[in-house]
Amino acid sequence: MRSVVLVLLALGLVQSRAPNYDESRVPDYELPDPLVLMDGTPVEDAATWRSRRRPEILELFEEHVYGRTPSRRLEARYVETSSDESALQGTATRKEVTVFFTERDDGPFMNVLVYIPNARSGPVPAFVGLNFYGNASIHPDPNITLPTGWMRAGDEFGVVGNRATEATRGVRAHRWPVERIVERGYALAPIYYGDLDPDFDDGFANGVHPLFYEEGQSRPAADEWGSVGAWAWGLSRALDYLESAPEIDPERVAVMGHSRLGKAALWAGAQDERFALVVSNESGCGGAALSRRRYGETIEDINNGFPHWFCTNFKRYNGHEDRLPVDQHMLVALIAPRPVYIASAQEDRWADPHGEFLSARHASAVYELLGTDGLAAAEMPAVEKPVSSTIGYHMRRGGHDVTAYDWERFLDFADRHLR
Ligand code: GTR
Repeated sequence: MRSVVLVLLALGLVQSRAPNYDESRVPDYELPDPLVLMDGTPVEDAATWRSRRRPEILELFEEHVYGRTPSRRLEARYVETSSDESALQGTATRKEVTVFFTERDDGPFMNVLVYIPNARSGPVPAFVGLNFYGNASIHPDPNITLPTGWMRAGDEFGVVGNRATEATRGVRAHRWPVERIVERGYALAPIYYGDLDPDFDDGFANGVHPLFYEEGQSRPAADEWGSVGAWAWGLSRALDYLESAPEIDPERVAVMGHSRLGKAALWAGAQDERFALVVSNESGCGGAALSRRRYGETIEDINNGFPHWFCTNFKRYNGHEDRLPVDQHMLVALIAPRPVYIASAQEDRWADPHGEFLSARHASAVYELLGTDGLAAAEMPAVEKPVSSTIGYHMRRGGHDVTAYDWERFLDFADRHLR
């Protein structure tokens, strides 16, 4: 029997380890202290955080986790492809803008859909966020352009042969309560994540990575960006565009993402300080959850399941979380002192709700050093009892999804911090 298991293991046919969902089996661990420099010097003031520790932590995440994002600026072109001032029963203006990253029209490019509330007296705050099934999936409006590139298979979402079809329209409408967001005075700018990098392991031949290859390079180096990095980069490029849109207040743009796209939202918010607020919804491993807890999805699971998401160096930490010079509370800390909201769902154990809460908890010291109230909760709050401080947190009932409950809390949080 044992030899059969060994053979199957060698063939990769059985999972070597079932996920741990037992709090008592979380290993003892010691988190790196966000307020101690790598050379052991304590960080005692905001200036030292800003000039030394923050850049150091950012560099560690680049080197070991997400990979470096290229700093070279591309000359993007913005082409408005549609505009309707009477969208959503006259309450909103809907625009579509193609952001071309080069002088070539055949791509790569991304389509930004923008809904702007018509009831406005000046530039409005906005949410920008990536979606899984294309901009047309977020609302049944037949005028939204369908993406033509690769899309994850999903019969129930109308994806046929890895392409969107008319049947993908509105399939994710429940995750994007557009009417409600507009009614509460926010613009919304969704983007299809596949425009930036199709989500499969193709050796980085497609998507935006090749735009940055040096002569002779055919894939990112071990410390260069993977797909999460490319998605986060795209969020910053969307913000570049929004800065040029007169209806939007560029100082009040929030970035929001769910699950793998929540990882991208956090990484975008950590790197790009123009984002005024960050929302992570159930981002889990490689997002808000502490890796050292090894509860639910582990680094090894995620690198095996999605070898293209992180940088190659991250694979060194498969089974060796303790060797990482960072943990995910330090990603949250990079956003300080800007407001960040971390949302979990009770049944979403794969994303480790408690580990997401603990990241918020352990980032709080940095927020406090920078003069904010940090996270106003020492213990995990009861289900659907949101914590509202500069770090916000809730755990809603139910599973892995984005619901109306989640959005109401994000909007409440944005009202508190962006109004
Ligand atoms: C899962 C993955 C999670 C999360 C999720 C999603 O399969 O293990 O880390 O990213 O996908 O994005 O929905």
